[in-house]
Amino acid sequence: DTVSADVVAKFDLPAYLHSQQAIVASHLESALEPRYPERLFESMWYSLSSDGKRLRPILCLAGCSLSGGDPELAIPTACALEMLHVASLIHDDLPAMDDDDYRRGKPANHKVFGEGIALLAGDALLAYALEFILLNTRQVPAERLLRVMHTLINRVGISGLVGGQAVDIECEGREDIDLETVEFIHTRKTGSLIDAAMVTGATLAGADDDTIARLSRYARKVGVAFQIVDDVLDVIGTRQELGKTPNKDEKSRKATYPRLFGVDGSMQRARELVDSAKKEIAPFGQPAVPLLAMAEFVCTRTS
Ligand code: GRG
Repeated sequence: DTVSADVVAKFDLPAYLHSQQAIVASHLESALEPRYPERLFESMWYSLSSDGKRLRPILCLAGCSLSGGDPELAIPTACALEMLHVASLIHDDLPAMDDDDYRRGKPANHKVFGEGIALLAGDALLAYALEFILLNTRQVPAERLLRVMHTLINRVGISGLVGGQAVDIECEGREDIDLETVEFIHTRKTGSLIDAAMVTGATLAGADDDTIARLSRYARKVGVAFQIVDDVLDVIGTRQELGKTPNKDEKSRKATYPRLFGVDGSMQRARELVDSAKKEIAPFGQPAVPLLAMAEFVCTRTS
């Protein structure tokens, strides 16, 4: 390790996240202009402006900085990652999917705008995210931009979010879910966009293949750990999130780590993954500190 645990422990993560969230918020604010059809626009903005952690945009900016790039280059891609994420959340909450009434402390998109508009808002955000990068990215060679577009398209489609969601749906209510299947779902549903954030941030900065591969492995491990802890927090019920009633659609029967290994076994696995993720980026030294602190936080958060 080239960074001591002490330096990471002393890093002011809340202040860092707060400042990065403010940067992302200000750019998202101007990313989506009111336009016709108004109802569709309102539905897109309702979810995009809602109160999320902005984890994926922040990781994209961090990946760019760590690779020696000006994070300004990555702002449009960072915004696009949040649009893609929000699109997936809107669709995920639909009655045909997870059937959730609340998201980010507010009524779910389909509860406010109806299922048809919610479905279309997700579609429109998906398309707009990609267009947004092409229209707004400055000073990045076209070849890098093509790679970025490919990474995002790949991590959303059948090899990414959508594929993970499809397997998740197929597993609903089944009793014979194995570890391989749970990990398949986690690496795609949660890992794909976290991976895309790191890889696109680094790509925009012109990072070499080894850097991109390290950041990608870091992201995949942190992504799975993040989902494991998320599921543990659901089980132990320390979270007081609006609408998080586990019995509504039998969420306890979902394919999760705690279901296979219990709370302690799951937290042990999350800890292993986080430690291993930190090892991937430790060689970058001081510039890796925010990412090391974020990885650590995945395992220690309580809500
Ligand atoms: C239309 C792009 C698109 C996809 C359709 C519905 C679907 C396919 C995929 C669902 C993917 C999904 C909902 C994954 C869950 C990922 C996850 C961990 C969400 C919670 O992320 P946080 O904690 O949430 O970062 P906030 O609200 O803070 O952003």
